[in-house]
Amino acid sequence: MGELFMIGGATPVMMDRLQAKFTVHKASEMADPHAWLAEHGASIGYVATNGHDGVRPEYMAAMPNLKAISCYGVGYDAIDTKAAREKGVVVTHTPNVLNAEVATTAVMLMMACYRELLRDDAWVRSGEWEAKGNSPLTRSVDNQTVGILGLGRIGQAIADKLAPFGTTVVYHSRSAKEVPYKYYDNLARMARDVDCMICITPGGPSTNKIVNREVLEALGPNGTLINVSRGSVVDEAEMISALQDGRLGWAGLDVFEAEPHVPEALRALSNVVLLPHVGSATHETRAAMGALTVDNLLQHLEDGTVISPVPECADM
Ligand code: A2R
Repeated sequence: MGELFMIGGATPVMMDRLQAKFTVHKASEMADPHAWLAEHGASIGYVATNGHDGVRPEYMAAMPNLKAISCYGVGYDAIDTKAAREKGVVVTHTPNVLNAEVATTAVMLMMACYRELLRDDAWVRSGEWEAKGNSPLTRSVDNQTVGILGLGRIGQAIADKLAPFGTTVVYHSRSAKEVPYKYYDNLARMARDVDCMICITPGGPSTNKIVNREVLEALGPNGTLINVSRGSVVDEAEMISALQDGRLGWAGLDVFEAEPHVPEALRALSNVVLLPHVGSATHETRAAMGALTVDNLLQHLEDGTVISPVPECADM
């Protein structure tokens, strides 16, 4: 049996599979997880966590014999992979299995903004339809130019899902890819040229607030911002101010700077659609993510290898 420290939750299916091979110690059931680790940390070989909770540096320091961290989610900016690597700890995540779902969430947010889904739903519920007649016209999702910030696995899935809408896809990332879409090496220039911008980069220092005031103003009063990446990628205060003044048209957001806190000023706006970080949150996709999270741990326990290491640990 291995010894596993679990941060955050796990589904019953995950727990059954893990408990067959590991003694699972749940942080959520400990009065003081740090004190527990100070006493028992040396026995822990494995950690299961998620992209939101990650692994606190003081937790990692308290587990000198840690071998692997398995992250439930593709984003792992809450885990210090450099510190893990230096300790010989391999970090895994769950890429690919959530591409289609997160892409659906991005397209759904774009459509909800363009077609004023929330306003029109409220129009029916409130009785305005009967009292005032038809609701105001909306904008067509067809034939738009959409800029994807971060054309990786999920970005490509978004481009594929937008194809039937006659979308012209363009993109920005640090390097050009071998794809049939126009590449912009400058984010503000891309924002100026598109109708809608969809953010799907990783979080972390290199993307912190790269969607800044200049980019938001380049997107402009007729522009729509969709964020399904990390709240840190967008300067939230600047975005709220631009949406309030009409310098930015609409925003569809699944992620926020200080989740689950969402500023009151943002919640009060009618030109936004807000989701509680549910990009991958369907039964089907979460089951696939859970299976891969567990598979990585079981395989490492069995033969010391993993299925889906983060790029920083790919050669370990
Ligand atoms: O920059 P490149 O050429 O490495 O392209 C990656 C891009 N990217 C960036 N673009 C602009 N500025 C940056 N500082 C920057 N850093 C990375 O983001 C690549 O095109 C894309 C990430 O793609 P993948 O690594 O395939 O990630 P995946 O699976 O699409 O997931 C993206 C993120 C996760 O990290 C979670 O935060 C979120 O979606 O759920």
